[in-house]
Amino acid sequence: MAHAELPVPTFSSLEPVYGDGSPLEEAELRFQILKAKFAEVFNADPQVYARSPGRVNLIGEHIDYEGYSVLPMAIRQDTIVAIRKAGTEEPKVLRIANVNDKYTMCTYPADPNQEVDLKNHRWGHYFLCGYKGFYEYAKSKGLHVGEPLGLDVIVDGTVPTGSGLSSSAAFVCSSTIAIMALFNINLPKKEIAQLTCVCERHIGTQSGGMDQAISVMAKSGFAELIDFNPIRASDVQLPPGGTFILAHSLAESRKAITAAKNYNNRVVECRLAAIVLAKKLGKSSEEAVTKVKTLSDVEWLCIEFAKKHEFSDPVFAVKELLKEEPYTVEDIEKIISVPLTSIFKDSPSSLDVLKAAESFKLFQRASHVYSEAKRVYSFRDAMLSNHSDEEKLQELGELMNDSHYSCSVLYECSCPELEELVKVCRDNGALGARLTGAGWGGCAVTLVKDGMIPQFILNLKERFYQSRIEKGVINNTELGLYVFASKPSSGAAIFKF
Ligand code: NG1
Ligand code: MG
Repeated sequence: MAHAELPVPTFSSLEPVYGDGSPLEEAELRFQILKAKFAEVFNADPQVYARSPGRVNLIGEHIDYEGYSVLPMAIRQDTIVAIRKAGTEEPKVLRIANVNDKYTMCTYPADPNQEVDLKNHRWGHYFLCGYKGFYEYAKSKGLHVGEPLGLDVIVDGTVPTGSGLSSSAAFVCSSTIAIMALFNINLPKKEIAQLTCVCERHIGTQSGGMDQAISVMAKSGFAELIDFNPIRASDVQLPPGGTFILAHSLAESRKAITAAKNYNNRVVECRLAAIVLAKKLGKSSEEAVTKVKTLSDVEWLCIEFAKKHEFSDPVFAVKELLKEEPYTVEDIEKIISVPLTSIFKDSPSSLDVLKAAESFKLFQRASHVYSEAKRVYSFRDAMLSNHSDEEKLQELGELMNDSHYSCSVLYECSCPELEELVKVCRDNGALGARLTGAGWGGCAVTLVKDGMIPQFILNLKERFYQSRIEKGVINNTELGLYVFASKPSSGAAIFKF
């Protein structure tokens, strides 16, 4: 607990962060490469490095933005940002380069008020999110950070992109923290988690905050139960004898580009479900539309309703009060007597959703959110119980399977490749398997008994990846990047050498 109150730690050697038994030489080499690249591109040394990891969400999918707790852990793969204040010559620019030449240098004016050009997606936009968010934060707190400066930046990311492992949050968090460190501003972790969540919204997704919270607050050896409003992280120890394996479906999830039809669509559907429930449970239209933002806002009303019928589960209210058939705009407007465009008038990305959608599956989305929120606590309770480790692992696996079913059938955020992969995992002895992260592609996380790991990975290779290697989707030699065991890693850190 106390740990999470600390500012992001500053280190002058790698040891404290990578002291998790994994080879330190690897990390050292990355810093050397970054430094060499910095010299090559900018003819100078970086002043600061910041690191922030990706994450795997073990359970609690698509509920963070509804205000519900989630249970992720940080992975070892991360983004490191090396940065320095550039010269004062005009025009002042942000120059963002990458150790991987596949990502060509992005330049932007050194202007915190510029908009992120969402129509033309570029990899450097994630740095810009951190940059804008930092200045907004400084302004809101009255911090003196002076006139905007030009910045030179080199990025090294090892989190596979579009994989549901939050390469985006690793990039946004390391960028924001690097800028903060450059200006000698250090904040408590909770505050950085909150700030970086707001930063990432500049990319156009109505992000919930899980990814940034775990990336900043993670501790080596623990998964974290993350609560929101206010953000809080509690350590959760995983039972011995089982390991989480990550396996990529090889379908890329491009959430920032397709947000209006998937991620933001679900955020809007949840809001509409909450408003309709509020209205049906006795709130005035005015109150429902102005006060109710998330399904957690109407949970108590749902529970009270359920109790009148001798139940206690909010899903009961969803079943009674919402219809299974999709709602059209007219259906909803008839119930709440307010035009939908007026509800979302201040949110351009929500208006994009209204334009792109034909109808809204309120029953399914609300059922998923309430049941998934409950599974997070069952998962935590299973770990804290006095059952044998063997039983605990079984229970966790079952909850993961239930979560996947709900994501796939009720929330519809899976895809054929993920369905196939999850099935192959289960058919080959996994205790549980589910999609992780936003979905629509990306990775599955699967819980496997330690003794089975080598055979399990071999089987996955043969039964899922081999045909894709033959088709040239991936290379045989790259397989380790797509299937790997993951131990809980540490959170963000600053390095000044
Ligand atoms: P990924 O998998 O990184 O796209 C997204 C959201 C999370 C959360 C999950 C679904 C962002 C930055 N992250 O994660 O907040 O809602 O989906 O559980 O938008
Ligand atoms: Mg992301």
